[in-house]
Amino acid sequence: MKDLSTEEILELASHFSLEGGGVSAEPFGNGNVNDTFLLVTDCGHRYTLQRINHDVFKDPVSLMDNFARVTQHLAQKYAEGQTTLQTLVLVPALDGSSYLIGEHGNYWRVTEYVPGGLSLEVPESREHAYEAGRAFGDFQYQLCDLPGNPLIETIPDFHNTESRYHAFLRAVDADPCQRASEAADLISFAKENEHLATLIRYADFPTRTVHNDTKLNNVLLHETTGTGLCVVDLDTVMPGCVLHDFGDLVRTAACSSEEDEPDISKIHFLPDRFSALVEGYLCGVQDLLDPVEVEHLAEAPQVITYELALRFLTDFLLGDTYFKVKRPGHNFERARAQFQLLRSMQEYAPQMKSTVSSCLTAGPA
Ligand code: GN1
Ligand code: MG
Repeated sequence: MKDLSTEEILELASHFSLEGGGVSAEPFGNGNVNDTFLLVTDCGHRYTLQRINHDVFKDPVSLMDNFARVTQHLAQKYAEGQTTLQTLVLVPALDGSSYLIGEHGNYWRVTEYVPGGLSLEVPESREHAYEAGRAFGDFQYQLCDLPGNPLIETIPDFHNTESRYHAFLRAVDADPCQRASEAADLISFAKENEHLATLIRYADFPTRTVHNDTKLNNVLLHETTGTGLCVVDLDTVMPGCVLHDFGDLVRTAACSSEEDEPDISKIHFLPDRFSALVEGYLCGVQDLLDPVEVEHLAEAPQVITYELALRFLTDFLLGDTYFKVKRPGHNFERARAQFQLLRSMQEYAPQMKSTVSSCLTAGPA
């Protein structure tokens, strides 16, 4: 998407019901898909302004309908005292709509900025991991009685690992950028682990409303107390499987480094963070889970780590068209880092299983 000047962004922002007029708009956060700006007005009010990537999200209108339903439901739960987690608050456009269509058919939205929140790339403590687990568990629990029809699938087959594997094989065969030889070791490792592509299939688990993008940096933790404050990045909230949420949180919060760490000797699984995540998640999710879901908690992180590695590798092979890249080879480094994390998780697999069992036996913290 074309880069916009600050003036153009502020002009767009002026079509929303803001307190004051926009004076600055700086790029914000670490999203790999949408463009996010921190918007400040002349009376000091802060907002988050986002351009929805409609190459990725093909139906932004339905996406925004999901967004409005989810945030209204969570706000009601908060008001009733059923959760301590805040939710994002949409700021309407001047015409009352939840979004604005700008030039080139881009969709924009504004939410209130959430003050006092930390967004971490790597966990700083066991307590942070516990709170992140509790927050995403609570998020799933609060949404189990979302009224009305199921949410629209904003990206169909999003966590269909098997179809991600087939897309990867097609990319290897096509090799449009002649990058497959450079990635030969990663391609072999991906093929050796093909069994992970079918370990968790949607059809074998209850369909629930889940987040689907539970990276650690998508939950804000209170900057002084460290407690869960607000779950953010709601574009992929849709029907799915709880295990992908739990797995993706472990992928990012029980790892020693960021997901694109170029030095693989620094990447390893952190078992103490994992046990904190299990404890926190089981506390937040209360009695929601069926036995079949609980039985797969220990394996889910491997599956999702594998899936992300496949997605990064596929994007590398296809010429970096999906994820934003900051440097040449960025997707290659991401894929290599995820495969390294997967190797480390595989060494800890028996311990992960016993951690889940002992957390279940110990009961609520
Ligand atoms: C993307 O944009 P961001 O960082 O919130 C991606 C996730 C990946 C993540 C990896 C819609 O999320 O699935 O896990 O990058 N979102 C989409 O960093 O594809
Ligand atoms: Mg996201």
